[in-house]
Amino acid sequence: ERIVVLAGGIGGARFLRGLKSAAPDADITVIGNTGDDIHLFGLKVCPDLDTVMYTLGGGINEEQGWGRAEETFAVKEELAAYGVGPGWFGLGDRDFATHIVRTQMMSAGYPLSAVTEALCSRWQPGVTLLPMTDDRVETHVLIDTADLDEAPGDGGESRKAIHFQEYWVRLRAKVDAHAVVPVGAESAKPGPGVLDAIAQADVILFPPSNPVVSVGTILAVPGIREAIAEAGVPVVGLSPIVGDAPVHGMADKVLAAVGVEATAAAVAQHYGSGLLDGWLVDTVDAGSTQAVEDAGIRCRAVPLMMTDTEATAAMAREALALAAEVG
Ligand code: GDP
Ligand code: FO1
Ligand code: CA
Repeated sequence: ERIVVLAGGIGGARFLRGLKSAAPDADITVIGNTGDDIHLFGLKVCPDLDTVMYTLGGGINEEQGWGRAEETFAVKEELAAYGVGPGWFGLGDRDFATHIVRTQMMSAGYPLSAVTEALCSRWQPGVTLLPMTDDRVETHVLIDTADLDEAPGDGGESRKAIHFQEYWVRLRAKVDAHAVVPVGAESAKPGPGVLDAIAQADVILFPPSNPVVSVGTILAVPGIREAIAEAGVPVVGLSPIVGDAPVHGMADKVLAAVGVEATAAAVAQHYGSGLLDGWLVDTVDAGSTQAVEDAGIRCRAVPLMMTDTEATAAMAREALALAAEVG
């Protein structure tokens, strides 16, 4: 069976671990979000691709959910001693090596897709990991300058766009987001193999990843949403919102920016019946299954907490069972 999964970082990676356990013989292709990518210290950092690669390859910091296990921070300390920032983004020594290899290969002319394949030849994630695009896309968040304690710009602008990582990591999404813009997406092309994987899929899954800055960014690459809608195979998603709040993180802040309530049902309706055939909500949200079904999307309430691989594998089995039912 050929399964295509649109993945962000932690939520996507943890779900994939369960999916691999639930469907050990499946041919799994992951289309990874690259909108979170950032250039730091002259290096290209791809948080979501790396989170998937490290999680499935056994190198992830399990407690944190991102970055390397058994990490050290000598380089970070030395950069700080030189007064070279940003200090708010924590890159560890082991992780730095990944970014050095990636940047070196890209400087030599290799596209991100080829670099990702090369990095995966070490990590052996057991899935085909494809960046959504080889083109540069950077998610920016529009905020009020007043929230940064900054004076308005020369033109009197009271709002400014900052990089997603600055919003998420430095500001911890504590200030209001007025818009989320995947800069460059409109002219980006799907990466090599992306449209073929979608066209050849037997089932397409949206893991419990951030609907705006993870799955939403992937869908913003022209051609990807259309290919999924036209693939003619079941498309099933799992809610990252449980009991009217994200299980982890601040997804509610970016959902508000796009005018979507932080509920499992609202997220399903945001994707819409033109894209989704099935949707899983947590058992605590069983009361909202009817609203999702009324929107034309088959819906089931099952446990959606990824507490361990077995619980996550059970979620993946439920998603595949729902796909079989709607297919
Ligand atoms: P990121 O790129 O690291 O932010 O990760 P993703 O976009 O892939 O996933 C983030 C989302 O995963 C968050 O909105 C969380 O609510 C969701 N999430 C994390 N753990 C769980 C879980 O155990 N169950 C569910 N249903 N969602 C989860
Ligand atoms: N998240 C943080 O909250 N703080 C960090 O210092 C941080 C560093 C970091 C380094 C490499 C990497 O791959 C991921 C890192 N993350 C960090 C996680 C990550 O940037 C975000 O959680 C996701 O991009 C949000 O979707
Ligand atoms: Ca992310």
